[in-house]
Amino acid sequence: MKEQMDQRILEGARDALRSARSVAVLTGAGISAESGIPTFRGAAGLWKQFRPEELATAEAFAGQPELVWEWYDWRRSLIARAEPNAGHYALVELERRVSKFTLITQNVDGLHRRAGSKHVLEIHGTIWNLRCTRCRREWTEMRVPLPLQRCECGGIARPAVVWFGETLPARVWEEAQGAVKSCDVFLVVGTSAVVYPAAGLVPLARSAGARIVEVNIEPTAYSDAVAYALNGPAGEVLPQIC
Ligand code: BJW
Ligand code: ZN
Repeated sequence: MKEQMDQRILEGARDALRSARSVAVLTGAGISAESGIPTFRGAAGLWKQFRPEELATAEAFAGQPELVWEWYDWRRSLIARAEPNAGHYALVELERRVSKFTLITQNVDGLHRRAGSKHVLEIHGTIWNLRCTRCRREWTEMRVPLPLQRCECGGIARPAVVWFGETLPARVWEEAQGAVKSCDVFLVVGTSAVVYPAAGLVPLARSAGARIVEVNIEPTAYSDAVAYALNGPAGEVLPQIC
């Protein structure tokens, strides 16, 4: 019975994507989990004894730059060794078939671009860029491992990502909202949808009349409110619906 229902939801989601002219996608850490990159929340989110909320802030970096840097350096090393998975590649395929496609990602790992996705909005920045905390100069730095860096002005470099309490890059965020307001189908993949303002894109899509498809291994606060909630790993579910 449950399998029959799952099959119906799968087919419904597939049909919705097939007939859509405009698709917006929001991805979170869950889509990279099958590439071996830990998610933020749940048991896998712990690094040493710290939660992401204790490390991903400007205050934490100002107080303990070496500690926060070590966390990012560890993640950069994991990401450098990781490969995009079937979920990332399914979204590349979907982009080829849909006339208007926007991939909004909260992830800083760059795996969507490495897989071949073209129209990607990295709303939380990228772990491969550093920014000077003094003069704000930004540059790309791919070396791993990498000790704490200084800018040529002498300022300490931080990862060019968006921490708690910081605003998202304005143009990128505006474009993301525009894409969500005008899409027929909004596909939400591998995010707990608890971090704002990204989580607010789900109610925004709903109020704009989009059909929402969610792919996650766990129910989220939005699962009951979406048109199709697909329960399973992104690397298995996305190739079946995209
Ligand atoms: C699978 C799977 C598989 C596993 N297949 N699925 C409004 C209301 C309440 C609070 C706020 C609000 N507005 C602002 C706030 C404060 C704050 C916030 O949201 N706090 C919440 C915790 C309550 N937001 C901010 O501060 C934001 N800035 C802002 O709003 O600016 C305006 C402002 C400025 C000043 C003052 C006030 C307002 C900025 C948020 C920045 C978030 N940054 C981070 C770090 C980025 C850099 C880095 O990577 O280190 O972004 S935190 C972290 O969480 C990271 C992620 O992108 C983000 C979201 O996490 P995500 O991707 O959802 O991961 P998980 O782990 O939570 O979930 C994984 C999911 O995958 C789970 O559901 C699994 O089940 C699933 N899964 N395997 C499919 N194989
Ligand atoms: Zn500088």
